[in-house]
Amino acid sequence: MKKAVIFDLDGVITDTARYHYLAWKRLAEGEGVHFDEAANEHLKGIDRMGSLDLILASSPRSYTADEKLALATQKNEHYKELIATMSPADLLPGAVQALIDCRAAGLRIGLASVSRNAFTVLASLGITDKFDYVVDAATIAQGKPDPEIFLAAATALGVAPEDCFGVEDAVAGVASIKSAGMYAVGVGDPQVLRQADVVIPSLAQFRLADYLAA
Ligand code: G16
Ligand code: MG
Repeated sequence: MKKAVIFDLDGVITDTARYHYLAWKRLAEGEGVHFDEAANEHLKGIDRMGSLDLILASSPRSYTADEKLALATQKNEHYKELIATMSPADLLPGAVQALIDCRAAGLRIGLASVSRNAFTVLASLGITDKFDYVVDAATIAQGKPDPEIFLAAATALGVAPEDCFGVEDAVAGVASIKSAGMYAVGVGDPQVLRQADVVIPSLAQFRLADYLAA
């Protein structure tokens, strides 16, 4: 039986992906780089500097480390403006019920988001107290698809990786869960999340009993 569940935040519990997209799009276009929803798909679950590198790879010019830092800061300031109005109304369907079900089943509950804004977003959504442990992204050296963030959550929860399952919407995130040695519940399109053990369209279809004995 599984003893812990580790959730991703963006795209699973709330749709901040839209705000990341808008903020990256403004930055990319300012640098003369074409950026659309398809390009944004590749950034999901990728940390801030990693995302910036992917965008600037299509730029005709090169950038110094200082210039990159300034651009990342500029994007984050815009992103923070966009998320400032978030509230519990921004919780995705089924998210709170999934957390309630996991708690009722006696699972330890973790959050593994590479977003440095995760604590702010959780507070705005009013669900901080629903987690036993939230990984501080600033302490993670290797972002997704590296397993580090899911392993860090499991360690802090005191549960072996094989007794955990992860819930993710991004290809890089599912890869992170699988290389951590955990069962992966994908949220989204099964054609995209091919590495997941099971894929559901949203947390409204979260069926805990199916994952506990997996
Ligand atoms: C999320 C998003 C990514 C974003 C990353 C870093 O990852 O999916 O698109 O680049 O956070 O966010 P920030 O710039 O706020 O630190 P995750 O792991 O929550 O899916
Ligand atoms: Mg995500």
